[in-house]
Amino acid sequence: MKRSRPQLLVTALLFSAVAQASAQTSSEPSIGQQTQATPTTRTVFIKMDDISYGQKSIDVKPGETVRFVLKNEGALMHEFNIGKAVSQLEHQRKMALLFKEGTLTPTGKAKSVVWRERSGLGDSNPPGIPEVVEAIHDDPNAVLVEPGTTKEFVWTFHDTANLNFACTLPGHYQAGMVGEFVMR
Ligand SMILES: [Cu+2]
Repeated sequence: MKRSRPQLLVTALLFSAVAQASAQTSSEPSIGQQTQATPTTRTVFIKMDDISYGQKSIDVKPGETVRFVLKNEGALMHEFNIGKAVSQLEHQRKMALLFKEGTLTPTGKAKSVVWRERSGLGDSNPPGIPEVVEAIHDDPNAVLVEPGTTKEFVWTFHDTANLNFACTLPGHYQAGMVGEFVMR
């Protein structure tokens, strides 16, 4: 889809500031952190489809590091967002803004957008695009997975109750694209 937009429209959406502020208030301990896998890291495979995850709950141990291998077999883009419901619904509002602007489409990122993600995996931007819309999806606790692609996301859990994995693309959470981590 080719879009015509004003030149050099720079939209810096600093999701991470919002996510961290909501995840690390004094009354709420840190939910964990993104990290690197080691040879002994447990791997959990998660199939993403339109519109669901392959499982509704995942058992994890407090302090455990898990490598999630996220395979999107659907036709729509999906997200794997680790967090509490309140911050995920907040994140969903930011996502809706990206859709409204057209920097994000139901099937992926708009071609005219220079995307930056923390993981840096699988997002090479074509050079020489005259218009630059910069959108930052720099959440330490989330990764976008485009249709037909697989991404890895490694996370160290803290001892945190009521932690979900969810897709915050508009309507997906409400359609049931959410599951829970069970601390055992
Ligand atoms: Cu989704």
